[in-house]
Amino acid sequence: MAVKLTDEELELCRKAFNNFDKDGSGTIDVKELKAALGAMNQHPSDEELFVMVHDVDEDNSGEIEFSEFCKVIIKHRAATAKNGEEGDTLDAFVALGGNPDKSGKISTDKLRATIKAFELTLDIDRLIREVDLDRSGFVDYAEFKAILT
Ligand SMILES: [Ca+2]
Ligand SMILES: [Ca+2]
Repeated sequence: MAVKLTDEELELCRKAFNNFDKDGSGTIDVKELKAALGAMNQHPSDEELFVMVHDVDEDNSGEIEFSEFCKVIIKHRAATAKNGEEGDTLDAFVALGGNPDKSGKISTDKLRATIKAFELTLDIDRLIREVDLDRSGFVDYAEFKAILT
């Protein structure tokens, strides 16, 4: 993937990277990732952390190099522009009747109406069918997130 970064973006990446790379080794390992996410009040499990690193780690070094890190930032930015961040996902979930702690369920009817109101380019009917396997007419947070990402 060819990623073009402006000087500004490059600086942003560098700053963020240095935040993660506590020992200044030039790479981010799982421990550093965990600590950095923890500082942002995010506490993924070890398994999730592994998946995150693995997703990013193109050369399979087991650590995230700067170039790999930049790609994530850019990818994340693109995803944010399209779907909103995790916080926005949660806000939307809550707005649709879920709970802020990610418990509860929201009605797929409401969801469908909202997606259509925002004119998002999603085949929402198909997505709901895929996610709401038991046809309960409700989706929980994990399912909701799956729809949006
Ligand atoms: Ca490091
Ligand atoms: Ca790597």
